[in-house]
Amino acid sequence: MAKICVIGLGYIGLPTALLLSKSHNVYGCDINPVVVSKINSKEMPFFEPGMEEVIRDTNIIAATQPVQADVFVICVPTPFDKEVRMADLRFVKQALESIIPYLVSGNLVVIESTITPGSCEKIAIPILERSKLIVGKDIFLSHCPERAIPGKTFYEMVNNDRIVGGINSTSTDLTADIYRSFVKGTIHKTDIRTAEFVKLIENTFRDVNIALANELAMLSEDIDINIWKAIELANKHPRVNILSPGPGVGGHCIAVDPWFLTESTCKTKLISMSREINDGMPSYIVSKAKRIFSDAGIKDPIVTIFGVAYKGNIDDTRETPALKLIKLCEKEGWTVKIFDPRVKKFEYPLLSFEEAVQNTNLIIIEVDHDDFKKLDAKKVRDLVKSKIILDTKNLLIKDEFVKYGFRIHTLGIN
Ligand code: SAJ
Repeated sequence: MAKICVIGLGYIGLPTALLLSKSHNVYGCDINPVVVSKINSKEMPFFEPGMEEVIRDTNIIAATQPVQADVFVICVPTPFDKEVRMADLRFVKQALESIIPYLVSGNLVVIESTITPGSCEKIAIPILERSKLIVGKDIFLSHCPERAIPGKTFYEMVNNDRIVGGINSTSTDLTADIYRSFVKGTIHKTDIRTAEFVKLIENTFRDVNIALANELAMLSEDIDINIWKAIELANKHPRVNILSPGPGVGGHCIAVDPWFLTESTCKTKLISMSREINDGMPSYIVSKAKRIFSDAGIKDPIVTIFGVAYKGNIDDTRETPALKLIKLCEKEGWTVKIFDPRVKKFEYPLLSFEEAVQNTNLIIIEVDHDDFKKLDAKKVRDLVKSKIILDTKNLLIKDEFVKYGFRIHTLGIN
């Protein structure tokens, strides 16, 4: 049983700490005192399926400062600096600096935060060695990137394979032993720089694939193809798996990590272009809405956005493409109303279903929450001003709405 201090108790750090605490003595550290006090009162600081029961039974002690431990696990965010298009490693550096006074010989430091390749060697080691302990000899260091998808975090943290790359084999082996306490998937061992790179290429693979789907959706509208049916058929090929188009890519990972690969090279044209295609989707949706208003002769429209979470069935709005969509609608001079039954806090006011739908000219379905699949066409008809819906996720059962006189426009269908 090791004493483990997890630094950063967010979407990844808290579930990791909770899972580790089933076999180890775990302390949590976060700079946000509200998060700390919620965890100490066994409350969830954010929603994640399955967390409520685990947090109720946990014996984790949270604080705003680290404690002396055998193992330190760094799970702080790595934001993307949009100005310079580079990873902002400020929080990782601060987290490493915060543990220096507590480091003793024999300690293991694991970085889970997403970082650019070479960061452990170039940034983490010089910081840790300010303790006068030598990394690889006195203390050990590895990168074990997280791979869990929000909404299924607990299942994936336990069942997914993991990549562990240490600065030397002792670091790798010590890390694998710690994670084996809760990971049922295979733990694959590699070197530290490859581990950093692998994390980034996983998310980049997904971003490029989504960009392809988005490009094909836009093309399909021009040549009168239903992209959703076409992708479904293409994916019947045993070696094809095209993802789904949509109003853009959000979240703290896929919308961000690919840029970490592009920051020091001009050899990543496909990666940069995919990011740009996905970032351009809100603007494409607005151009579709503009055409809808012009064809229907609607002036000074009211638009209702259904869903501002960055994806379906979660309450997380980080990097949500909805924000860009709302801003672009406002730039057109349209009145925007927002409804999201899952999200509690957002930059714009969140309205009740009735308030949001009342008198609107266009509902834009932005997120594939299950709640929207069950929309009552009659109820919507009784509230709206114009019976028009723009479905960016191909989520609605159209016949039901057509029966009530709606015109449904779908991304990727002309
Ligand atoms: N999206 C599409 N079309 C799709 C799938 C997703 O437009 O077919 C959009 C979503 O709506 C969302 C965005 O992409 O806006 C990202 O969603 P996601 O479900 O693809 O991924 P995340 O960001 O929630 O989690 C990803 C996962 N990475 C991979 O699947 C390779 C997860 O395993 C990582 O742990 C996580 O990033 C992370 O933290 O890096």
